[in-house]
Amino acid sequence: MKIERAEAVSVKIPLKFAFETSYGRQTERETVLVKLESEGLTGWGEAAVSECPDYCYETPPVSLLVLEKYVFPRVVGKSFETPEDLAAEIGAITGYPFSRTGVESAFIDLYCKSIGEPIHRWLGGSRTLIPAGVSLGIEDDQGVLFDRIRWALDEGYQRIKLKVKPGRDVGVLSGVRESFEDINLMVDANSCYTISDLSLLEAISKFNLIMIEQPLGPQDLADHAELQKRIRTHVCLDESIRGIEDLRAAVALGSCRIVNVKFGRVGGLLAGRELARECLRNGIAVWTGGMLETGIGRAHNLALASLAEFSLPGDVSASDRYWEEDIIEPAVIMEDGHIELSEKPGIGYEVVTKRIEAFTTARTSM
Ligand code: OSB
Ligand code: MG
Repeated sequence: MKIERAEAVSVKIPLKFAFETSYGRQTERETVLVKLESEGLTGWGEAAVSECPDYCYETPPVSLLVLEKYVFPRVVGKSFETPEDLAAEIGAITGYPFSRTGVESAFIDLYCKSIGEPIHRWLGGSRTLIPAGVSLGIEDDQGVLFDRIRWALDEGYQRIKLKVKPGRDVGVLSGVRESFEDINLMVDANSCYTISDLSLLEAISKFNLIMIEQPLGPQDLADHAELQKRIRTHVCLDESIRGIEDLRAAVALGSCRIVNVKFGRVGGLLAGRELARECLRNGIAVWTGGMLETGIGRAHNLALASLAEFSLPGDVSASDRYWEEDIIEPAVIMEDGHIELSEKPGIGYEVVTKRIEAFTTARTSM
């Protein structure tokens, strides 16, 4: 397929609920959407970058620049037979995995539309009902947090992930466990502790958690290994694992037992699938994380979560967890703790371009 035109737009969309992690609190989501055109078809992808260089170093203006200067020139006007061919071409770019993912996933949508197949089938997915979990932000007001937890339980989410940070950890967890004794609970620290917080982390690990996600810094593989030796709770890595090499180092050191696979963080759906397989070969369990994506990124994420390798419920939630109105139709819905995959070609949802227009703050095209 020859890529005739590429466009990237930066969108800023109000979140339904403020979302606070140890990096900060956000009330809007600023992300980058990528559109590719070929033979009368349109493919959509998302570069679900961070608003600030915290979780990752790619931000919307950085991503638009990288796409305009380095990624689009490698693909526009060129023909690629398969997504693997395109991934090989843009894989030559060092870094910027989220930006590359925007283009790779848009091409996968385009390609799957051209062969009339949903992405999850093309990727080799085996399940069509995706177990859904939810990630809840830090709240200073315990009442607000408890309301959110009750909402998530009423909705039927299969496990709840709570964000933690120093001062909002042990106290919060003991309150939560008093009121919600046996719910499936885990925490995500987003790198906010160091190994000198070992006794605090030991205290956190006493709340019967499914896992502790990314307690220490992204580069702290050795300290994560030290921590994993000291606590029974599984350590899960997110920020630390940028690809297979990081995984091998983590396995060699014993840094974790679980990996949160985010396809944007590793440079695409193909790389995400490869990482998941490598994890299983090494006895590491995997699940799909989220990046507060719009429905476009979420649809791709759901396709990845359809692979048999993903054995634990991920951070894949319904549209109404994030938005008053998603930019896709129909909205992603969850029933009985599962999201049902669409069987339509490509991402399986209609993209509502007039909603995107209303949220667009910057754009580039080639
Ligand atoms: O660490 O998993 C994370 C969102 C943005 C950046 C990092 C993370 C998250 C989430 C949200 O936890 C998960 C979701 O999309 O629901
Ligand atoms: Mg995380």
